[in-house]
This record gives sequence, structure tokens and C-alpha cells, in this order.
Amino acid sequence: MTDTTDDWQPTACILCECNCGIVVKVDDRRLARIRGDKDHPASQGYTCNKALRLDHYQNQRNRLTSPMRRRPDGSYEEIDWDTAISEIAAGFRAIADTHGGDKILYYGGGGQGNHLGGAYSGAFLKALGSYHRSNALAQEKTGEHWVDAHFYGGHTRGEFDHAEVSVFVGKNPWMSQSFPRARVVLNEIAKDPARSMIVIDPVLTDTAKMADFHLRVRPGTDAWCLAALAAVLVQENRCDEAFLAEHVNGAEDVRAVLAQVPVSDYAARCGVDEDLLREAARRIARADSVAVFEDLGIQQSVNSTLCSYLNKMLWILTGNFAKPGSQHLHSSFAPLFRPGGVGRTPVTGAPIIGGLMPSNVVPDEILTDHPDRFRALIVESSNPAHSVADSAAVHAAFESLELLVVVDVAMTETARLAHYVLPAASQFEKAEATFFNLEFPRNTFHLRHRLMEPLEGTLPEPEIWARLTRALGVVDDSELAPLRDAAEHGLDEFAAAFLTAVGANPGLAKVLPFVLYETLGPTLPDGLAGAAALWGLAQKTAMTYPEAVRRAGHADGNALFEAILTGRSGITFTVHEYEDDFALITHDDRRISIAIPEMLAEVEKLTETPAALTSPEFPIVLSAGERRAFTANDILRDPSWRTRDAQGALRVSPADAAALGLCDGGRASISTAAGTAEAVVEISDAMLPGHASLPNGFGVDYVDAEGHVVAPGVAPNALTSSRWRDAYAGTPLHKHVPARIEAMADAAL
Ligand SMILES: Nc1nc2c(c(=O)[nH]1)N[C@H]1C(S)=C(S)[C@@H](COP(=O)(O)OP(=O)(O)OC[C@H]3O[C@@H](n4cnc5c(=O)[nH]c(N)nc54)[C@H](O)[C@@H]3O)O[C@H]1N2
Ligand SMILES: Nc1nc2c(c(=O)[nH]1)N[C@H]1C(S)=C(S)[C@@H](COP(=O)(O)OP(=O)(O)OC[C@H]3O[C@@H](n4cnc5c(=O)[nH]c(N)nc54)[C@H](O)[C@@H]3O)O[C@H]1N2
Ligand code: SF4
Ligand SMILES: [Mo]
Repeated sequence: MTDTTDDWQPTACILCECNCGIVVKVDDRRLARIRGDKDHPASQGYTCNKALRLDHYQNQRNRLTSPMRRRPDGSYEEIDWDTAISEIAAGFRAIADTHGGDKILYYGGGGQGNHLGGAYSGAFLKALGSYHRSNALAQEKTGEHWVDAHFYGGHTRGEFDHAEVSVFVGKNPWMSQSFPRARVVLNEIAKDPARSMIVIDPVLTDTAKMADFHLRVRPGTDAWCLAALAAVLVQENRCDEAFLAEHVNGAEDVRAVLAQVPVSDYAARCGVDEDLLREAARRIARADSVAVFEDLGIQQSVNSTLCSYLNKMLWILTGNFAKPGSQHLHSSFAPLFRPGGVGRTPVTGAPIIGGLMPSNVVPDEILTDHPDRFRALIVESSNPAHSVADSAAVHAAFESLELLVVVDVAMTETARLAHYVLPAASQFEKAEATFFNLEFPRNTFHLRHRLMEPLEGTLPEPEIWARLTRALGVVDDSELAPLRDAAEHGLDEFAAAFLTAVGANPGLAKVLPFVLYETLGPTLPDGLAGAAALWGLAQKTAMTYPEAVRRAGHADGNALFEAILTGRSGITFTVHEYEDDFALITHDDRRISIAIPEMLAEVEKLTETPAALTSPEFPIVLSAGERRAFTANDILRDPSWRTRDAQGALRVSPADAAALGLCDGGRASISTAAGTAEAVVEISDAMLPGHASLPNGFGVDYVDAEGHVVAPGVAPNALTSSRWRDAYAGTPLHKHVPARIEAMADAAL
């Protein structure tokens, strides 16, 4: 490994959760050539258009190269690492001593490509007594997780590459991907007359264009559409009775409620032709296999948790579980959520689901005189000042903190509010991996090796967290010495010494990732010290799924860990049999439990629930944050990565454009209860009248080659309000923001 090499080196794309394997030629620290890695077990050579643009991440002008400390006047000064570490550790220690460690909040922990840092932060936080967390999952997946926890206690994924019928609910995989080789799989489905695709989306997306059934719901009316679809299954006796009897609890309660659903009325409410809706339900019922993907179109819209509940009825009532091409529980290498029931946040009493408080309540948990408010915050690999609803509220709250530390590769909107900014090595300069391992029957894990040394001045997060933990002085070096010795003698000896040491010393057990980094880490080759924590996870995985890990070719946890270290293109860590799905249900009886009283009450109430949140003042539904060909969350700040849609156009229907006097390429102002913005207009047949959309990932600032600060497009959360959120999960309604759109006097750009 050098900074320039003729070899194709394996790594992965970091722009979405798929983390497609790629091979890269590095030239003078540039990712000079990039192509798909055929040896990657999940992506098999596939990439989308975005992977080729990765050098805009690696070599961007906003990269941080030194720890920075804010001066009283708001400007920053560079400081050395030792000063930064000791001041930050002392600062958090002081807050923990004065107010309690629980007043320290942690936000982030990993983006689309990097979860190793988050694995180590836990040791530092635990040592301080801090346990409250939030991250982007709490603005999308916590409602689904709450439903999943009731149903079967795990996360499910559809096996789209083999499904006879694929259903996408508020999901546009042609653009947003999210499962392996998405476009290849979508093309295969579309060209096979024996297979069908059902898309529920108000927009005629690229995915919807390929669909056999496009249920073009009015924005925000999915609950009626999904209730009607499930009701057709019940009312036309199309459920899988044998499956329900053998594997499902609560089916009678659910059926009793769905039997009462007025299908034609609900079809009319959601704006979908009743015959089309009934045919779609019948197609699902007839199929040998059905797989379903729900995503932001419902998770970030009205009745979010209820929609998560209802769409799962489509595959559960029809018995599409534990067979090829259906929906599956899957193994996981490290859980993305903490186990446990719903807690409450200290200030606003919002639900804490899977260990995460809603992103939307974070400002209110800080900016208050409540005695239990958060006083300090660590943000790692996330940009909440831009990605969380109501940026103005987030700014005000973060500015009021006694201590804010941001760990990032770039100077971000959030970093600019911090007391200290710590520069991380990029994801191509360190060992990295994600825990987005969500497939069944074969599940994969990819430890990426670094392609080059860290940029001068930066450190990989595992090292940052180790230094911070060391500075707290919670573990004495002598406690680690026996483990260091054992590690020198191989993994078997290390395993034995580890069990003894941790069993005897609760202080070590509290900071396990730190212990692994400090003892096993130094023995790992090729800059892989940061992979040390994976040893513990490999042991746990091998214990949790012994058969499936063995089927994947790994005799035990140590063998699995070795395979991870050497498998440069990623490895398969579990191979399941379809029957295993039942064993993965965490309820004692291994049955799916579908009667959630609150949800059934919501279904009964739907006859009265209003569908629209719009008003005469804000008559248009704005979806703020659509995934497009050239969006990648906030990961790519350099706008020149985009070869199209450089301004992130506001898409509106021809009817709205005519009514509002908008012209294609002209400018419009957008107002919501939270703020205003200006955008370039694109008139598009894909949009329904009354619905407009803005892309995600725009409006991040960047210093261009001339030294000017540019920030093209609209920052979507300038327009969203933190109060618009789901009643159960507190997830935001980013896809359903009531807005007013007006043509601007100077229509030409
Ligand atoms: N290109 C690209 N891909 C990405 C990302 C990216 O930034 N860019 N980000 C990644 C991340 S973090 C995520 S979470 C995923 C998200 O992936 P998706 O959820 O697929 O992305 P979105 O485009 O935000 O929303 C999906 C769809 O919801 C539709 N929608 C809007 N309102 C409604 C409604 O009321 N009902 C229904 N049924 N649908 C509605 C939109 O028209 C859109 O087609 O994408 C990942 N992939
Ligand atoms: N209005 C609106 N808001 C949304 C959405 C929407 O659709 N509409 N979507 C939401 C969703 S689904 C998501 S997932 C979130 C995403 O929002 P965030 O949680 O903010 O995550 P990212 O945009 O992925 O930002 C990742 C940050 O990590 C930094 N980074 C990259 N590599 C590294 C590294 O190796 N180490 C460190 N320490 N940092 C690194 C990047 O510079 C960037 O600042 O946005 C949410 N916000
Ligand atoms: S953006 Fe996602 S789908 Fe596209 S190459 Fe990267 S990881 Fe793969
Ligand atoms: Mo996301």
C-alpha cells in the first residue's frame, strides 16, 4: 500500500447503504480509476452512476487537516492532537461530574459507509455514564422497528432477486438502490412476464415506470391504500389460512378490523382506481412469493408507523415468509438498534425506540431550562445542523451547548457550531466497514482495508476514541498487559485470556471495544488495528448463528474473524436455510404476533382521520428530500460531482406550473411554516397536481477553486418543522411539508 499504485485495490462505495464492492487505482492520493468488484459477494461487480464520482469525497476542499478549537469570536484555531484530546476529555469529565454523564448526548456514529468509529465511541461514552443517543435511523426507521419488535423482534428484508411479486411502498430503488444490484434486479423483474412489480408512490418515478401496477396514491394517503389492500385479502378470502394458523398470533383481531374497511371509499380517498387496487391485492395473493420494501415515502410521511404496520400485512396475511423470494428475518453482524422496550426522553418525553431518541426532538431536549436538559453533545459522522428538521432550531440549540464536539472528515454546517472539531481520516485512509448486513439467505460483511495512509493531521476514529478513553484514565495499563501478551500468541490464546480478564474485571467489560483496540489491535496487520472490535462481534455472531456461520465456511468465531481480515472483497458470514426464518423470531413461541391494539385502533379511526395537512395558506404538499441520480445525503459536498440537475430543481406538475405561472428553468420561492427558500423550477409529468419535490443533499456549502463559498440548491431542512412528526415514533414528515410556491419576478436564471 502506497499513495500511488498500479494495482486495483478492493474497497467499497460509501455513498449508500449498499456499499457495493469496487476496485480502485490510486494515483497521488486520487481515486484515479474505479470499477465494480466482481469478487464482492453481494454486489458482484455492480455499481450505479455515483461510484465513479468518489474522488470528490476523497479529495475535497472542505477536508479537515487539524483539530480545531473555537475562539470566543467564533473563528477557529488549529491545535495539536494532544491538546485537543486532553481538553475534550476534561470538558466531558467536568460535565459528567457536575450534571451527570446522562446529560451528554451522542448523535450519529456512522453514515452510509462507516460504522467502525461508532463501535468504539461506546467505550468513551460508557466511561462517562452517557447513554442517550440519536442518529438518522431515528428520522426514518424507528417506526418500522417498533412494529418489527412487536411482530417478530427482528428486521425483515425481501428477497427481490427471486420474488414473483415485488412491492415498493414509498420506495424508488431505481434511484435510491438499497438492495444488492438493484437496477439489474428491477430490469429482470420488468422483462419477465411471470413476475410483477407493484409500486405505491404519488410520483411516476423511474421505478414506477417499470411497474405492472402503479398505485399512484395522493401524497400522504398510504394508510387508506394499504388498509384497503389488506382488506381485499381478508374480505375476498385470499389469506393463507394454513400459514396464519401455524405461525401467526392475533390474526383474528386483525381480520375483524380489516373486514370492516370500506374498500371503495378508501380507494377513492387515496385516489387509486378501485379495480386496480383490487387487482394488485389479488396479484399478491396469487403469487408463490412476495417481497416488500417500505421506505421514506411512508416512513417520512403522515401515519408513518401505521403505514409500516399495514404494509407488512400484505406479506404476512399471504404467508410470504420463510420461503424463496419472500420476506425474511436475517442474521446481523452487529445490531443497528439496542434491544429493549420504549423509553422516554428526559425533557419532552418523546419515545426512545431501539435506544434512539427521535432526531426531531433533539433541539427541544437541549434548548430549555429543564434541569434534565442535555448540556453537551458529540456528533460523529453526521451533519444534523443540515440533515435534521428545522435547521434554525437545531442551530439555536447547538449554540446553547456547554460543549459540542464534532468528528468529521469535512468542515460541515454542524462542525461550524462546535467548540472542537476533530478531523477523521477518510474512509479510504483507514479500515472501515458497515453493519448494514441485511440479506437472507446469504448475508455478507466487508472489512475494507485502507488504500493509502491517513491524510496528514487526521486520525481514524478508533484511534481518536482510544486516545479520549485513555485520557479519562478509567483503565490502568497493567490491567491490559496480560491481554496484550496473549494477543501475541494468537487468537485462541487471546480468547481464553479475554474471557478470564473480562469475567474478573467489570471495569474492562464496560469498555470492551477500547480493550480490544488496545490489546488485539496492535497485533493486526496492514493498518487493521481498527478492526479489533470485530473480533468480539465475530465471536457473538458465531455463537448466535452457529449452523449458519458454519455453512458459510467458518468453523468458529476466530475463523470468522480471520476470514474477515483476509477477505479483501468481503465475505459471506451466514448461509441460512429458509426454515431458519422461524428460529430468528425472538418470541418464545416463534410465532409472528400481529395484533397491536394501538395500530388496530388507528385503522378503525381512519374513516375520520383527515388525509391532508395542507391549508389555504400552504396548499401544496412538498416532499423535501427526494433521492435522485445526483444526490448522496451530505457525503459529497463538492457540487462539481454532479453532471446533471446541478441546482437540485423543484419539480412541479404541469397543472400547478400553469396555475402558479411557473416556467421551466425559472425560479420559484417556496414558503412553509418553518422558512422560505428559492429554487429552480422543473416542470415534470411525473408529479401529481398539488405535489412538489426537492432533492436531498443540496444546500451544503463548499469553498470552490476560486475561494468562493457556494451552496447550490435548497437545504431541505430550512423548510421543515421539527413539530411535524409521527405520533408513535417521532419520525419527521419530510415528504409531506405543507408549502406555498410562487413564481419569482425575475423568472430567468
Ligand atoms: N441517489 C441516492 N440514493 C440514496 C440516497 C441518496 O441520498 N441519493 N440516500 C440513501 C438513504 S440514507 C436512504 S434512507 C434511501 C431512501 O430511499 P427512498 O425512500 O427510495 O428515497 P426517497 O426518494 O427519499 O423517497 C422514496 C419515494 O417516496 C415517494 N413519496 C413521497 N411522498 C409519498 C407518499 O405520500 N406516499 C408514498 N407511497 N410515497 C411517497 C417519493 O416520490 C419517492 O419516490 O436512499 C438511499 N439511497
Ligand atoms: N428534509 C430531509 N431531511 C433528511 C432526509 C430527507 O429525505 N429529507 N433524509 C434523512 C435520512 S434518511 C438520512 S440517512 C439523513 C442523513 O444525514 P446525516 O446523518 O447527517 O448523514 P450524512 O448525510 O450521511 O452525513 C454524513 C457526514 O459524515 C461525514 N463523513 C464522511 N465520511 C466520514 C468518516 O469517515 N468519518 C467521519 N467522522 N465522518 C465522515 C460527512 O462529511 C458528512 O458530514 O438525512 C436525513 N434528513
Ligand atoms: S451509490 Fe450505492 S448503489 Fe451506487 S455504487 Fe455506491 S453503494 Fe452501490
Ligand atoms: Mo437514510
